Amino acid sequence: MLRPQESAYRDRRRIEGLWDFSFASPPVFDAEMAVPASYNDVLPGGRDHVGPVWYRKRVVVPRGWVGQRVVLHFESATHRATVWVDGAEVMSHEGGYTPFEAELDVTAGETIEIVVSVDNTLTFTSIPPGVVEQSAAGPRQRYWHDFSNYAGLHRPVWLYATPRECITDVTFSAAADGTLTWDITGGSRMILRNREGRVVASGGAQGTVKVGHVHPWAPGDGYLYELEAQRVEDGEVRDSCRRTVGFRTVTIDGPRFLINGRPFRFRGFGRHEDIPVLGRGHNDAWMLHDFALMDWIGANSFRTSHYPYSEDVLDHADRHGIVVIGETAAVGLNTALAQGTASRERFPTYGTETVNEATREVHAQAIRELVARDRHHPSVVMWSIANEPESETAAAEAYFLPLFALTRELDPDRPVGFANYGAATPDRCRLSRHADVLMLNRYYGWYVHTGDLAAAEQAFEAELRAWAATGKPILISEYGADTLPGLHAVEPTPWTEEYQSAYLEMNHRLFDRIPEVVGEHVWNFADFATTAGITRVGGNRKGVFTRDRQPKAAAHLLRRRWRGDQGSGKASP
Ligand code: GCB
Repeated sequence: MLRPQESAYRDRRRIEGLWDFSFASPPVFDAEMAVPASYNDVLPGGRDHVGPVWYRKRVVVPRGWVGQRVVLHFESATHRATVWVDGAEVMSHEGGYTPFEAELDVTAGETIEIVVSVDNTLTFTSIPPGVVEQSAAGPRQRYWHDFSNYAGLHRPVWLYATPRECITDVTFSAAADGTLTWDITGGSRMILRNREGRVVASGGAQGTVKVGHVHPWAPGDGYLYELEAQRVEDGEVRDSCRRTVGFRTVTIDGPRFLINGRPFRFRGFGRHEDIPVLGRGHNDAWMLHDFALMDWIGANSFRTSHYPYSEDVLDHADRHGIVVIGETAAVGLNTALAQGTASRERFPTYGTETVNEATREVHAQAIRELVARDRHHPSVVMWSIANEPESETAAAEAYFLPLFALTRELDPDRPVGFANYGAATPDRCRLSRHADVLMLNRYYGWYVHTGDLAAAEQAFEAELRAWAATGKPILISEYGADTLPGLHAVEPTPWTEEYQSAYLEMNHRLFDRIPEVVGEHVWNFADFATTAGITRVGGNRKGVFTRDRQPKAAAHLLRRRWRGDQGSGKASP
């Protein structure tokens, strides 16, 4: 699927601003809601709402679009949606973080009414999974992941026009040696231009060329070419659209993670799309600010924990040479990890009534849509197909094996992994042997050996050495400590700023002793909203920045480590 875009042959309108809104079903449209935004924190009643909400908007199909193909495109609707235009159902979509669209049967110049129901319910056949329980206050959503179940229209909605006969897809792969292989559906000509606009290659609807003197995309050097696809009929161009191209190659060589043949060391964060009031709603100003802070601190990479992020984020990473690990929304496939809900009924994770074959098909579709959307981003160097699943059982292996195979079949060019959780140690985990990179989420000194950093260091070292013996690269995909800004102590104790710094220093000492460790992603870039619970004080406070993006003391420590020059110059890639 192509992103809506403008060209001499295409036009688009962003349907943003205020939409009519209703919590009630059937809808009464007695409120308004901003798009894009999560609805949860905007209006009272949003935070604990379970079930569908309704959006409505009337828009004019521009008169100039006469004779064109008109498409309605949603960049996401969390977690599922059904869409009607003038009372007729036009599409529905499962999964909260990938785009979907439908061609409309409308007349240029007329006003159409778009109604969308967006449902945030999590079940054992959704990704992520959850269950709805009845309480005195009504239905309550329960799930096994540690962030707010933000929902709604988080990203732009577009109405766009193309010629009736048009290009419908452009796919390619581009390696660091300049090899470009492409396939244009519905088009006939490919033109590749460098950043200066000079044509460096061209060809037909499909093909392979080798671009001479290629300038590869690399960490810290977001050099992009532009691929123009054209549809030519009777010698005339009838449609044209573009994708950016970064030439780069990712390989795993024993315990080394190589980008363009050079060892890459990940420095950065697990993050969330999470900002005050807007929740998971995309906002360009916050996005730029977050990237500026990552640059300030010297981060060269991040993981899209725990779901695919807005494509604007990936475009920015492409342009600036930031390395990304793309993750599906398969988080909480582990009912032992009941954040704040441990006292309630315990479900087996995998079973006919819980995570089962139907769940796996929804998960597989989430992987297909993630890879289809993001495989053209050079910034994305690896797929994480799940976060902290139960991975130490035979049932886990049976569930995941086909998903590893599917991901590799869809994209043979990127390594595949998943974020492993603390109880799935080297002797117990049954999935790590299927991963190309070991991604470890570890909290020695926080959830275990709390407050005892010496014991934590010893225990963590023993575990890391056992993982290192497998010969695979190790990325510490999470390590962190909750910290209340402004809380201080001479003797570092948990929750103080001193403890967060001492905790990070201990981890870094250890990572630097183990050559198989190829990177460190601190949990988390910033504090973020979670469900209420006795281990959460106004959300998860493991941020290096507060939720409004002020640095805690640890931010300065990381900046010294990652910029390697006391913070005065540019980080090396
Ligand atoms: C984890 C999870 C992450 C949590 C974090 C924590 O392992 O992957 O989603 O927020 O731990 O802070 O407990």
